[in-house]
Amino acid sequence: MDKEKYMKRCIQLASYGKLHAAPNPLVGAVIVHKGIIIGEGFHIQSGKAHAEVNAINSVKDQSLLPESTIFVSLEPCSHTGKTPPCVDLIINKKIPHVVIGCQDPFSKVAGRGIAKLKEQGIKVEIGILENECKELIHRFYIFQEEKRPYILLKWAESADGYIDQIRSSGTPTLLSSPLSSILTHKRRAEVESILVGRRTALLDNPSLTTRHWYQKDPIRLIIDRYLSLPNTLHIFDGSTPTFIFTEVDKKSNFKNRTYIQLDFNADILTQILNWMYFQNIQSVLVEGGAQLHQSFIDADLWDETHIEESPQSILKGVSAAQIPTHTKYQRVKKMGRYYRIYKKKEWV
Ligand code: AOF
Ligand code: ZN
Repeated sequence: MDKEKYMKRCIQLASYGKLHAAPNPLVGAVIVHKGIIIGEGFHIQSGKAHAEVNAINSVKDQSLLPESTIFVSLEPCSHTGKTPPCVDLIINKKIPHVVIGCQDPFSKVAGRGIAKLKEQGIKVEIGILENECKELIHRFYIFQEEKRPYILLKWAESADGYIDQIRSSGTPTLLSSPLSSILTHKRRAEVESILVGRRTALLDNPSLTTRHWYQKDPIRLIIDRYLSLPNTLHIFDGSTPTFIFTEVDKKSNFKNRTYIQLDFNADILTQILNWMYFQNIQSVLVEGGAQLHQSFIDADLWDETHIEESPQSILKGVSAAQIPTHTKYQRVKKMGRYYRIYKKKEWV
């Protein structure tokens, strides 16, 4: 049996859950009977059926299950969460052979699913395309293992390596193009939250929505130490839950707006990431500004960086006095107009 072929199909199926599965992992499952795929499924949305359930339900002739193998990219769950344990369904359906991509890092499962299947005399094989299966759920992995959300940094950079607009000249240089905005909105639709600093919220006045791609807006996270941002900004339109990190102890009277009090004399990144962990927010896209990006890089708190490189040079015609000192930092190897850097990870 070509196990890798079926596991590849599981991975492909799993990826279809990209927009709605979080904070659950992406999982795909395939049921094979005498070399023929008779059932397929993936985890579509958090709170809904798991991949194995969808795959088993898709099998037309259920009497074939006791002679079949189920392939699943992640260890079948053994706990009752929002849905019942998948191992119980596999046992009840008398499926004699389970092939698993990787173990579930979630502490309530973490090997218990595998153990329960084995106890029932089911043949269990683990680690088929293991690295690919871990890669598939890298956001979930980081969240479970490091107890913090998966962090994506995103900025647009001028041809000469600046990421801020030179506003003192009166006409800011626009670094994004209409096409790259669509791509940015796609990236936003794939995360659960977007974080910006006060200066970016004020000067760029972003909406932080996905309107050019798909209407599934992430929650907005804004750092505004003294609550000095005006109510007229797009981020305060009330269209999506918005959390403001501040040192002020204040209750909000606005729809979809919540103030979160932090100690600004201590490390606020850690406080923000801890808060996100306890809110079960699994990913965050940091959209600036330069100081916020720099602090994530300095703390080595990032997993992925998206860089949009503009053909525009920002310094053309700008005097040295107009250049903000904090805007240039860590140059990265150029790979094209829009590129993505993953932090290299060793899976253990
Ligand atoms: C599986 N198959 O397709 C997924 C699994 O709250 P629940 O019931 O949805 O459980 C969520 C947990 O189950 C999640 O944290 C992860 O450990 C596992 N996800 N397991 O067997 C699936 N999505
Ligand atoms: Zn499950």
